[in-house]
Amino acid sequence: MKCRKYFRGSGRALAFVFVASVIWLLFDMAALRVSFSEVNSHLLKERVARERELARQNKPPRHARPININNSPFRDELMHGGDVDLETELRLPNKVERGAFEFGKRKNPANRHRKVNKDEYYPEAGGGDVAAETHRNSQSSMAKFAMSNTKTPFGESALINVSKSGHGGKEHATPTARKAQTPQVPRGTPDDVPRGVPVHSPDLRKAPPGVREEQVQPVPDADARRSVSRQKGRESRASSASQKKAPSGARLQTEKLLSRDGKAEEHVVKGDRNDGVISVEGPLNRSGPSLQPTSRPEALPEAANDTSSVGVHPSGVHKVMLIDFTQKPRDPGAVGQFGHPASVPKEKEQEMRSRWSEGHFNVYLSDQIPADRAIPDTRPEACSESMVHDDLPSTSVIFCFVDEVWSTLLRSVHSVLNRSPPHLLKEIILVDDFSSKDYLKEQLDAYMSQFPKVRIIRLKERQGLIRARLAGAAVATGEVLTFLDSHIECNVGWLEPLLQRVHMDRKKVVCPVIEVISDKDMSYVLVDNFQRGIFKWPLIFGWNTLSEEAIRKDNLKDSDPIRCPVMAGGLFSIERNYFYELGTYDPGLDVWGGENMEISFKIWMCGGEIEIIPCSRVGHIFRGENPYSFPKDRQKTVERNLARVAEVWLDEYKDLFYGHGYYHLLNRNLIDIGDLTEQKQLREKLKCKSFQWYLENVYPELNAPLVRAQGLIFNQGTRRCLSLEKGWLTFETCDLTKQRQQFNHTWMWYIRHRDFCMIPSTTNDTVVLEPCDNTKSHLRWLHKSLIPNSAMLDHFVVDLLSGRKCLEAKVQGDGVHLNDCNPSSQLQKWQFTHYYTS
Ligand code: UD2
Ligand code: MN
Repeated sequence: MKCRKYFRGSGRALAFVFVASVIWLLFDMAALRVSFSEVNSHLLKERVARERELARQNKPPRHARPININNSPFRDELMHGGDVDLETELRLPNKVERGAFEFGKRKNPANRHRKVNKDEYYPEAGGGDVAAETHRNSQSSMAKFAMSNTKTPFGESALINVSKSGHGGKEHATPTARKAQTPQVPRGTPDDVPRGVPVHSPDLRKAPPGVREEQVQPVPDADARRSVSRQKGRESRASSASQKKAPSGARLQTEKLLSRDGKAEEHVVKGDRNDGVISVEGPLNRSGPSLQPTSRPEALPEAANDTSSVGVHPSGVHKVMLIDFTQKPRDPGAVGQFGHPASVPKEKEQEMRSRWSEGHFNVYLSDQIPADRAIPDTRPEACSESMVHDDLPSTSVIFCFVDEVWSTLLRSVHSVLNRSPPHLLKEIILVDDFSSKDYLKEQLDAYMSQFPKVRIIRLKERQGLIRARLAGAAVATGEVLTFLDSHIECNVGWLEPLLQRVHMDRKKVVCPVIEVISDKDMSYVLVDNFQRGIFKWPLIFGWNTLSEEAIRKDNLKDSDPIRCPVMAGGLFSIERNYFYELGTYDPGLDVWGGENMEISFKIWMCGGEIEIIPCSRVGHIFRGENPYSFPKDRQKTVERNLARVAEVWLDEYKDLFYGHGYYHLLNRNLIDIGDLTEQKQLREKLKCKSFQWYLENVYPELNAPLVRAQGLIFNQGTRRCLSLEKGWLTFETCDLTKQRQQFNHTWMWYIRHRDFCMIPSTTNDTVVLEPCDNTKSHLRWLHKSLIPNSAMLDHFVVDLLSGRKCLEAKVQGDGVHLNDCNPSSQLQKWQFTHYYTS
């Protein structure tokens, strides 16, 4: 028995020794593996740090943004006095570029717009005419683009950089509302291309001083967290909607977040009620003063423990991921690397010139630049600390293109593939709007077949970007649609801040900051802070920097979302179902132009919001000219689109549109703007608010007087005021309280009393009153107009078939008649009480 016990004891010891040595062996092996991977990741981090440091050394220049020459700034000679100073306020392209918009020959009636039948264009959705090709190659994957051994939870190798200080973003750190400079509008010619400058500045090749330590961002286990926090997301979205009117203000909340080593760390989390992006101030030091917010001191948490409120989630958030995959290590010496300006060697200048028209930018240089070049992280500094939810919706990215340059198309696609969190990028849909270039056919198919997420849709007839986008949207499966132009480069961290806002409120339609990729040297140029999209009459899109006062009033930081009266048009994310709820775009809009106005008015007036998200940045090549042909006259296409928008959305304010040089669009014998019944019904159905509401609540800064002038009309010769008594025009002692003395000078240059307009008789020189009709050009009384000349500014001049006449008071003061114009006649001089056009 004793012996057995002893034996049992020693057996146990032996077994223990055996097990211990096996464990020891396992540990040893693991340690060996870890040290290998440490070496690898160390090398990787060093390389990344080196790359970033190189980029940092050469911060991109900051630029006022060039105008988006979206809409035709056509000016009729009649337009004079009181019209906005378009050159300075809107920073329009110079006159040479404007020439492209100038009023040309009248439309050939045979060329008029054909009525659009949706099914004819979208047979996939309702017919059978769109050939959709889907490339799904399971062999290829993002892994091909992996340059590191860092594993993402998505099973793909990814390089994830977190840099606390955004490169080049320092300039953004102070919320200066720098006055916009005179626009540097690309002129669309190769002549301004800098020449003789080395492609890379020599210092780029030097070893970077003081390489910064790079950190690896903990990537959340998306799938695991998704299901847990999905419900929370919904709750918070609901609460977002109910709190929309709440004053904007940061909130303070302590929150446990996983630190890099997996330990829970307490952070001070700041979030806005309206601010989907949460920024983390850093580990919380309970004993220190760090409980005080470092900025926005007035925004202390009125509901610090209310975890259901927008922007504060006790769990399920992570820092915006800075993903930047590359296929192979980047060559710091490559042309245009880091978004640096490139130049054309002397012997290549001719080639550069001859290729310019392929894209109306420096196509030669573009072809030299790597498809996955690095660009500087231009986000405001706070963005690298922004927190977003783990359960963001996925997106389909839609690129429409027609005859896009190969290298820019590829860089656009790669920038999305390489810089988007894979789990959020459902697919990339390339909509080929009937391009004519051969390389955009099989060659493109073959290239894109490497990427299972890329699908190509080919339209069998040129549809224009509006209907091409609709074709892309019709096949998209992501929860959010993200539209992009086909000559862009998405910057690091571009996607999550956009999706975060949509996630917080599905009626938010969000745009990245559109930065400039120079058409001449292909450099990446950051734009000023606090810019928003606006328009001036006649619906001309432009950029405008928020006033210091507005920034102060809302206590805006440079990383805060900016409410935007109109979007530029090309780059935005919208929840897919919401896009359809809004009735998408008006499919009757042709080819190019005006659709940004249409969707912007629709969004705002029908319950949504448009924002620019400074933490999301995308570069875009602004071109001086469209590099593709217009099936019909370009200018007429844009004008017609705008007239559709004006008719559906502007209510009584459409007079301002027509009255700023678009009078001719009122003549429906000359222009057929198509049927608007559906669009008007949609507006009714959606119970959209009035344009006046939009002006008062979204864009109060816009000068939008409904008439040119108003009040009494004083005649200098009689020293009395015009009056309408019992249907007769006569004169009375001026009296502001008398309704019968109240007149308007309308945007159509009509003299109006209530609904009646003064009409010169065609048979004799009398003047009668008739119901107003905006389409009658012979009713126009020019007043305060340089036409016919400055000596007759106070006259009412009318051009009749019989010749030019002026309105004159009868000498007896008992009525008016027409007479030959006489600049010195006091009886022909008139003054309104109020003029709204200076
Ligand atoms: C701006 C917008 C653009 C669009 C346009 C019209 C930005 C950065 N860009 O002018 O997206 O809203 O205003 O209002 O805000 N395309 C087609 N079919 C066509 C014409 C164009 O697919 O018939 C494609 C084109 O290849 C490009 C995109 O549509 O990818 C936009 O055209 P653009 O780049 O010529 O427009 P852009 O940037 O001058
Ligand atoms: Mn574009």
